[in-house]
Amino acid sequence: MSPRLTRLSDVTGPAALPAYDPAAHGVGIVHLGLGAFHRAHQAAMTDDALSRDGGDWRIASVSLRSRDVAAAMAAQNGLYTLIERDEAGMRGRVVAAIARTIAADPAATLDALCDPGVRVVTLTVTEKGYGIDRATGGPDPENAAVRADLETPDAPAGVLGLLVAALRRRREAGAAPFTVLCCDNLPHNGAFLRGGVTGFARRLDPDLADWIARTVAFPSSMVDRITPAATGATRRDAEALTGCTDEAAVETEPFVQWVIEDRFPRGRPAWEAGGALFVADVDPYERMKLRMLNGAHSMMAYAGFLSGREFVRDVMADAVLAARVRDHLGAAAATLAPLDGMDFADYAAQLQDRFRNPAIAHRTAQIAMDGSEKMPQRIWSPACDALDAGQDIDAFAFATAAWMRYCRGVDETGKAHDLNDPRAQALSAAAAGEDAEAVSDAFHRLPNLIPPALRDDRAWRAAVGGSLSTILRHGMKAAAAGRHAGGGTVSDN
Ligand code: CS2
Repeated sequence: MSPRLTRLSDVTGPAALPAYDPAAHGVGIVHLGLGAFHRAHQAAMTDDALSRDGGDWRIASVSLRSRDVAAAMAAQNGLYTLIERDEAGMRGRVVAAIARTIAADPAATLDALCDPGVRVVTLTVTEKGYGIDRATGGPDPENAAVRADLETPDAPAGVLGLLVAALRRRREAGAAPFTVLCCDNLPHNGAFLRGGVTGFARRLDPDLADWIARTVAFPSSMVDRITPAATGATRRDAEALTGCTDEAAVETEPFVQWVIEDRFPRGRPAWEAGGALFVADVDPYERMKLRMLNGAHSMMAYAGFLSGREFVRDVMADAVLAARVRDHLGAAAATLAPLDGMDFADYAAQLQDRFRNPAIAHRTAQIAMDGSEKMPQRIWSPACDALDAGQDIDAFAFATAAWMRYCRGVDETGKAHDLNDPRAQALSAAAAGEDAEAVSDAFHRLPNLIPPALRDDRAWRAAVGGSLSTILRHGMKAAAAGRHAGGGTVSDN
């Protein structure tokens, strides 16, 4: 059996190694959310920055809930293999940017956040992980972590509670605040997190809230790299690439993108070294990615899963569903204002190539998770714009109907699937029943979910009801094919 990966000098395989000595660089970043995405994206780009420009920018990476990954990484001194795959083969590198990990330990997390050497805090905690109420933009009073942390603000365990407690302690100690960089797929993610943090602080101490609003920067960022969950194959390939056993290996696609608003009063790593783009306004990039990549992803996750397609690449191999993806990308692109240097048709073509990547096994079930947290920015926000502009809404209505059908928690062969969603109960109650209009009504009545502009629009309601009725009566495959039955609207790609 191969030795465990614990030092760069252990590596005997073809994997590339960082060009810096990890021990020579201190920690400058705390990351919340030590998942596969963080290791495939921010940590890898920080590794590139360290290799090129050095600096004390290694990462203390926190797993807020699970212990497994953090423990596996701790046993490897934070080292792990990152594998990039496509039809040409695989390439591996060992990443050394993570100096240490913290496993489900709020007190240790708070201490790490208070380290004066820490100048940036990055986050990938998923859309639902913030405890921010999207309707008010402030902390969600129904969120269990928010409630608990408001009661014991000195011993917080949730994201808002930890950030506010750390900022308060730093202020009291006369240490400068850190910059907070949200890396989740949410619109205006910097302002979003700023609203949650200042709102939480305001409930405890308005003076602290004002200080945070004045002194803490919350730049927005758009992140992109398709990263499926690691499997046994990931670990086997990591061993072939490094000659070591690696329990924390991650696999991903070659493509990577990070667009960041350049507002880091206390400095930042040279993430340009990994290809990051620094811009004055991230919003148009974020909107493009959320509506095109993530919107098409969600549509194909629901329609694909219900058509028996396990992976995104299988969806793309199905001509009818692939045509839906192409249509969806076109409809989403039509809602975007022009963006300098971006050709949305090229971007759509590139996305389809990425979705087709035969070496990436990205489960439709993984993307289908947390629909109530994803649909608003991916599907309903562009649908509202399309309605306003008198554009075609069918693609968004179809995606919505597919999601509603998925929320039943049982597929078309009668097999049950988990509805992994913070609002699972309400969603499955709304999804029950055979009458498409009644089901659609029930979803549209759920509070703080589908925007009123859609709820109250007759054309939208008719389009969703029509799609859902076809899905319920004839099945997902027939519904997906429906629009293309005449063949005229689909051109070969
Ligand atoms: C996916 C994203 O799981 C999902 O909802 O749409 O994780 C997607 O793979 C990434 O945003 C790609 O950058």
